[in-house]
Formats: sequence, C-alpha cells, structure tokens
Amino acid sequence: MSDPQLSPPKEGATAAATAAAKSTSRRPSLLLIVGGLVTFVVVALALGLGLGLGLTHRGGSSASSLLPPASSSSPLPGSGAAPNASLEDWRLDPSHYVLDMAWDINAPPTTRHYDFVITEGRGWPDGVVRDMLFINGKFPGPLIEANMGDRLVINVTNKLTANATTIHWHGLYQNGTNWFDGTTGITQCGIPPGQSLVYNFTLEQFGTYWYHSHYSTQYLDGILGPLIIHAPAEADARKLYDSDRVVLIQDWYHDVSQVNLETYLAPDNENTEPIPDNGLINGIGYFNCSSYDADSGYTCYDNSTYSVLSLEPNTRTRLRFINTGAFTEFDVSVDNHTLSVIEADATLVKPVTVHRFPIHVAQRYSVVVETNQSTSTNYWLRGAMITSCFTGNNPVLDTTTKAVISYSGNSTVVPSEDASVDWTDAIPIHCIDLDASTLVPTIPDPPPAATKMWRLDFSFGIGAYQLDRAKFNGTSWSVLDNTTTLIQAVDGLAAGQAQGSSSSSSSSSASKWAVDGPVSAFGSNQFVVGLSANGSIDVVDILLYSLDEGSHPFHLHGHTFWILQTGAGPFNWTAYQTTLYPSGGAASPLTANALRRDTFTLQPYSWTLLRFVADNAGLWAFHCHIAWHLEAGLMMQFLSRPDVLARTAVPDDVRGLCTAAGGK
Ligand SMILES: *[C@@H]1O[C@H](CO)[C@@H](O)[C@H](O)[C@H]1NC(C)=O
Ligand SMILES: *[C@@H]1O[C@H](CO)[C@@H](O)[C@H](O)[C@H]1NC(C)=O
Ligand SMILES: *[C@@H]1O[C@H](CO)[C@@H](O)[C@H](O)[C@H]1NC(C)=O
Ligand SMILES: *[C@@H]1O[C@H](CO)[C@@H](O)[C@H](O)[C@H]1NC(C)=O
Ligand SMILES: *[C@@H]1O[C@H](CO)[C@@H](O)[C@H](O)[C@H]1NC(C)=O
Ligand SMILES: *[C@@H]1O[C@H](CO)[C@@H](O)[C@H](O)[C@H]1NC(C)=O
Ligand SMILES: *[C@@H]1O[C@H](CO)[C@@H](O)[C@H](O)[C@H]1NC(C)=O
Ligand SMILES: *[C@@H]1O[C@H](CO)[C@@H](O)[C@H](O)[C@H]1NC(C)=O
Ligand SMILES: *[C@@H]1O[C@H](CO)[C@@H](O)[C@H](O)[C@H]1NC(C)=O
Ligand SMILES: *[C@@H]1O[C@H](CO)[C@@H](O)[C@H](O)[C@H]1NC(C)=O
Ligand SMILES: *[C@@H]1O[C@H](CO)[C@@H](O)[C@H](O)[C@H]1NC(C)=O
Ligand SMILES: *[C@@H]1O[C@H](CO)[C@@H](O)[C@H](O)[C@H]1NC(C)=O
Ligand SMILES: [Cu+2]
Repeated sequence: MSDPQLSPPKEGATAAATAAAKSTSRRPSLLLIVGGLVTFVVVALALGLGLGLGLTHRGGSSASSLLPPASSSSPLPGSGAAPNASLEDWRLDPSHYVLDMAWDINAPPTTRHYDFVITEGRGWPDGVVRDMLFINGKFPGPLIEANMGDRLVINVTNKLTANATTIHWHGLYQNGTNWFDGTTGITQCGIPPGQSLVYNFTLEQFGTYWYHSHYSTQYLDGILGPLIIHAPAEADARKLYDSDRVVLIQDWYHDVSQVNLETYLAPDNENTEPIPDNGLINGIGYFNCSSYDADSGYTCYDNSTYSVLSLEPNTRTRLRFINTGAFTEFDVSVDNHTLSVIEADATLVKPVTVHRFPIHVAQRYSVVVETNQSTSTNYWLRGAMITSCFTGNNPVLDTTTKAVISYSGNSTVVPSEDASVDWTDAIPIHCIDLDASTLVPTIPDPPPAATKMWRLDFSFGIGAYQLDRAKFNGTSWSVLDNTTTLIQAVDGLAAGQAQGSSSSSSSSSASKWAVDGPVSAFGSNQFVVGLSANGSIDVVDILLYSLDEGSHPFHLHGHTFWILQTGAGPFNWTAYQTTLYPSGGAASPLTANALRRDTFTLQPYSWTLLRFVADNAGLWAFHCHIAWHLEAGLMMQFLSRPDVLARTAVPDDVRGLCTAAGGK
C-alpha cells in the first residue's frame, strides 16, 4: 500500500506558493477563463432575453409559463432578471471546477493554506428556496487542488448560530494524523459555533477525492466540495485527455436534512428513506415550479437552469465525477458519446469504454469524453437515478438529472430530441458497481496474503423505541457526547502504560484497549474491532455480510482496500481457507491486480470480501455512506495499532473541542 513515489512533506514552502494557494483561486488560466467565464457570460446574456422576471410563487400553475418542450432553438429553461444576476452571490462560479492543464505535477512539495468559513443562509440551487449551509459563502465548496507530498493547512471556522461542524477528507489516509479525519465522535468533537480548527496534514495519495462535513447529515445541506491531488505517476494518464474538470453529481432535497432525518427515524417507519426532490450537477439543477401546488409552502423561482459544460470541439476531456449526494446512485451517460473510464476512487485503471456507468454515493469515476460528434447541436449529460433502490415515489422528482455538454458554439441551447439521443442500454435495476473485474489498475499493487479475517454482519430493525435502527453485529452506532473513541483509546492505553510501569498487575487496563478483535471497553453504541494489536501489522480480510434487502455503498476511512470476491448465498470457507486466505501478490489469480478503492456497493443479502493493510494507527470509521443509514447507526470502527496510539498525543486544539461549550 505504501507508494514508492511518496515524497516527504516539506514545511515552509515559499511565501509565494502559500499565497497562491490561499483563497483557492490559484493559477487562473486561459482555459479556465474560456471554459468557464465566457460560458457564463454567454448564458447570462441569453437568459437576460428570456421570459421575464423570476417569480416567487407557491406552486400552482406558474404565471410566467415555462418553455415549450425542448427544441433545437430553445434557450435553457429559465428566465433572467438582469444579465449579471445569472450567478447569484452564493453560487460558486462553476469555472472554478475547470482544472488547469498547465498544473505542474512534478512541483516540489509545498504547503497550501485554505480558509473555510461555514455559514448558513438561503439558496436555490434548482430554483426552490431553502435554508442551506455554505463554505466561504458559496455552494458547492471550493476546489482544493494539490500535489502528492504537499501539506494542506485548512482553517475551518464555524459561523453557524447553533450547530457544530467538522470536515472529513474522504479517501485520505491521514496516516499519523487520525485526529484530522473529521469524523464526529470518533476522531474529533464538532467545532462549536464561533470556533475554528486548523486541519493540517500531508497528502500521500493522488487522484479524485472530496471533502464533506461528517457531523450528522450536515453535508446534505451544502458542506461539500472536490479535492484533487496530482502526482508524477499520473503523467501517462494525462496523455489521454486535453482538458480536465470536476463534475459533482448529487441528489437534492428541498428541506433541510434534519427535517428529513427526523421523518426517516420516526417510529413505525421501516427503512423508508426520504426520496430526493431533484438532482444537481455542479450545484445546479432545473426544476419545474409547476410541480408544486399552491399550498406546498415552497418558494420556487422559475428561472432554474442546467449546468453547462463548455468544451472545445475535437478534444478529449477528463470528467471527474464525484457523487456528493445523500442516497441516490446515478447511472451516468452522455448522449451520442462513449465514455472511457480511467479512474475509480483515485485508482487509475486501464481505459474501459462504456455507454453508461453507475456511481453510488461518495464514489468517484473519471471518464474521458471526446468531442467528436456533430457541432450542430448540444448534448445531454444524463444522470439517471436508479429508482429501483427507492422505497417510494416522489411525484415532483424528475428522475433524470441533466447537464448540457456544449461544443456547438452556442452554450445556451437545449439539445434537440432528434439530435441528442440517450443510449438504449437499460438502466440497471439494482444499485450496483461497475464490475470490479473489468477495472484493471494501471499501477499494479497486489495485496499481500491475509493474516487476519473478521466477519461482520449488518441488518436493519425496528428497535425498542420503535426507531429505525441499523445494527452492525448487534450494535447500532450513535455519536458520543463530549468525547471521541480516539481520545478514549489514547487515554486508556496511556493509563495502562503508566500502570504497567508502576505496578505488576499492569496490563489489565491496557489490555482492555489493545485487543485483537472486538474491543468491549467502549460504550454500548460503539462496535470497535482491534487490528494490528500485537505490535505487528495485520493484513486484514473483512467478510461483510448484508442481512438487508437494500444496496449499501460502504466506505472505509483511512485506507483503500482490495475487492477480492463478492457473492450471494453461503460463503465457501473451505475454498477461503485453502486458497484465498494464504494467497497474495501478483502470482495468485485471486489477488493479482485486484481493484483498489475506498467505497464499494454491497448487494442485498450478499457478501463482499475486502482486504486491507492495517498499518495506519487510529480509529477508522467503516460505514454505509447513505446519510440516512449512517444516522440510523450503520457504522462501526477499527482501532488500529494500539502500540502506536499508546505513544500518541491528541493535539490540544483537537482535544479542546470536546470540552468547549457547544461542542459534541
Ligand atoms: C502509514 O505509516 C506507517 C508508519 O507509521 C507506515 O509504515 C505505513 O506504510 C503507512 N501507510 C500508508 C498507507 O502509507
Ligand atoms: C412544467 O410542467 C408543466 C405542468 O406539467 C408543463 O405544462 C410544462 O410544459 C413544464 N415545463 C417545462 C419547461 O418542461
Ligand atoms: C444561440 O441560440 C440562440 C437561440 O437560438 C440565439 O438567439 C443566439 O444568437 C445563439 N448564439 C450563438 C452564439 O450562436
Ligand atoms: C455586470 O458586471 C460587470 C462586472 O461586475 C459590470 O462591469 C457590468 O456593468 C455589469 N452589467 C450589468 C448589466 O449590470
Ligand atoms: C432567479 O430569480 C430570483 C428571484 O427573482 C433572483 O434572485 C435570481 O437572481 C434569479 N437567477 C437568475 C440566474 O437569473
Ligand atoms: C482561523 O480563522 C479564524 C476566522 O478567520 C481566525 O479568527 C483564526 O485566527 C484563524 N486561525 C488561525 C490559526 O489562523
Ligand atoms: C442545527 O441542528 C438542529 C438540530 O439537529 C437542526 O434542527 C437545525 O436544522 C440545524 N441548523 C442548521 C443551520 O443546520
Ligand atoms: C502543521 O503541522 C506541522 C507538523 O506537525 C507543523 O510543523 C506545522 O507548524 C503545522 N502548521 C500549522 C499552521 O499548524
Ligand atoms: C445521435 O445518435 C442518434 C442515434 O444513433 C442519431 O439518430 C443522431 O443523429 C445522433 N446525433 C447527431 C448529432 O449525430
Ligand atoms: C459478527 O457477527 C458474526 C455473526 O454472528 C460473527 O460470525 C462474527 O464473528 C462477528 N464479528 C466480530 C468481529 O465479532
Ligand atoms: C468450496 O470450495 C472447495 C474448494 O475449492 C470446493 O471443492 C467445494 O466444492 C466448494 N463448495 C461449494 C459448496 O461450492
Ligand atoms: C456535554 O457537555 C455539555 C456542555 O458542557 C453538557 O451540557 C452535556 O451535559 C455534556 N454531555 C454529557 C453526556 O456529558
Ligand atoms: Cu466518508
């Protein structure tokens, strides 16, 4: 797992580099300006000629009637007040997600500083006004772009009125900085209102990542954004494309997440997850205001529109898709264009051509699209929601989330139905991943043979209080108050050590925490399994068994794992013990070049066998990334390398969050 290309972090980068990174608008390039700003000016001008002032209304048939069905001469749905109003002040300028191909992937390591100020306000990503959360006043959050080996120093300031917050850096190892993993109740207490935490860690990986609040369901209200890391090892992949950009795709709700969460967790409501109201691409979505009745209570502006990705004809673009949503898996395609998949969760793979690909919550895929079709039209980028994973129906939901791919010279025009045509391939009827066996890493890194195996089961049930709870081996997670499992473990291990040096009945305390297997020293809502507990590094196989009828995108913090086998029905222990368990490396057909990633989708009543190296000291969450399921308790933890944790001090500023009033 350790990468030979890993560059040691260097402190004290030049002031210029630091200043350049600050404020997040680094190195604006011609491409960025052409690809982004011009697009939006053009859209803005066109919208200005549109259908008059956006109306505030509460559903009912809209006074300013919307557009006729798409035709080749329709501008994008929506109207414009004034040209400059097209980019409301809370919207992140989408041109910020266009990467600069002149970025130096070989630059020496530097420190990049960012300030994130978390605020609350009102926004209308798809025209429906709601309370939202913002980073630096914007939605979605700023792009963080860096090189492997760089240090990120991110000062997160909480300016919310009542609630705490955290930021989790999804997919990053945080090797040696577990307390900056951002997981409430596990690696830190929330940053209370009015306070800041400076996250400070080095990047030991490269690829497409993202960040999001890991405080209850808070990220669904807007605290999320992309994190892209470059490295010399991506040089070959860069030959496959001429431009590079981030595409966030997500489901979207018209109510704040806590309202939906309370409904979901309410009694007698057996795992009926809230169905989204819409979808967004790069924080923008179209919504037809007439979907809401007059008494709906929603304010809906009739000027919502689609995200426009302006490309150059006859070029190849890397689209870095990130599913930043709560619940929904999307099946993504571009009309009339094949897509070449080159990355899955930061693992570069040999190009695979597809018409569509499924992307579940928190997963990432990069695809290369070539603008080699007719320039007489624009084309739809479609994110078809895999609705068979919904347990109900939302009448206002348009189940295809769209954006416009434009290289026609006219970025304002909705693709015509005749010219831009959806692929005929069926949308999957289950929430599944792209077949891992078709995704072959370009940089081989086969797993070593396993030294440990743990089976983990989960299920959903209606608990004693008739709340909808998920259970991992019988334990339903809930957040600790005023402490974290990391602090409990570090303190418990330190106390055990101190005791060990002064008395002979020594290690009874330490042995409660340094356990190979389930650690009972934590509270009853914390299911924690100890790994690498005896001073040597475990290579761990996890057999994750679902006793549930739904699909679940599981994420392991602090690691990438290899996907070795999946199946339904009984697991063949004989085959496992005789062939798989002792096998590893490139020679074994079972492990040779297995796909590595950090989020995979487990099928209903099925199992997946994962392997990872437990060399990273800390408390690492393993959970379903569907926000509703996580809050229903579908999370457990690994406690890795207690020998290292015993000599570790949680930094005072992180520890202090747990005693600060208002923290949690
Ligand atoms: C994490 O750090 C340890 C040293 O404490 C090192 O042995 C290990 O290889 C690192 N793991 C990764 C994934 O970089
Ligand atoms: C919005 O919905 C109404 C009612 O279903 C429909 O008449 C109208 O055509 C729709 N507008 C657009 C732009 O799709
Ligand atoms: C784009 O299309 C609209 C609507 O047909 C038209 O008014 C406008 O002039 C076109 N713009 C360009 C740059 O071709
Ligand atoms: C739009 O904004 C630009 C720059 O902020 C300004 O120069 C221009 O006058 C504005 N146009 C209108 C129509 O308000
Ligand atoms: C949409 O309408 C609202 C309400 O009138 C307005 O505040 C906003 O600026 C408009 N957005 C665009 C893109 O024109
Ligand atoms: C973090 O940002 C806040 C708000 O701007 C500021 O008050 C604080 O001093 C900053 N902390 C550090 C360590 O720079
Ligand atoms: C703060 O948390 C409360 C309780 O969880 C929730 O009802 C409220 O919506 C949250 N406020 C914001 C701005 O997120
Ligand atoms: C970040 O961490 C490094 C290593 O511990 C330390 O030297 C540096 O001073 C820290 N920077 C900030 C701004 O806290
Ligand atoms: C897109 O593909 C469809 C179906 O193959 C075809 O009918 C249509 O002409 C294509 N569009 C363009 C602009 O070539
Ligand atoms: C979890 O439960 C399953 C089924 O009871 C059991 O086989 C497994 O050993 C348990 N795992 C752990 C880590 O205790
Ligand atoms: C389990 O695997 C062993 C060894 O590969 C094989 O002989 C046996 O038939 C398998 N059992 C089942 C039920 O598939
Ligand atoms: C956590 O701390 C807060 C503020 O100090 C206090 O009100 C609350 O009772 C504490 N909760 C627990 C479970 O100790
Ligand atoms: Cu995560």
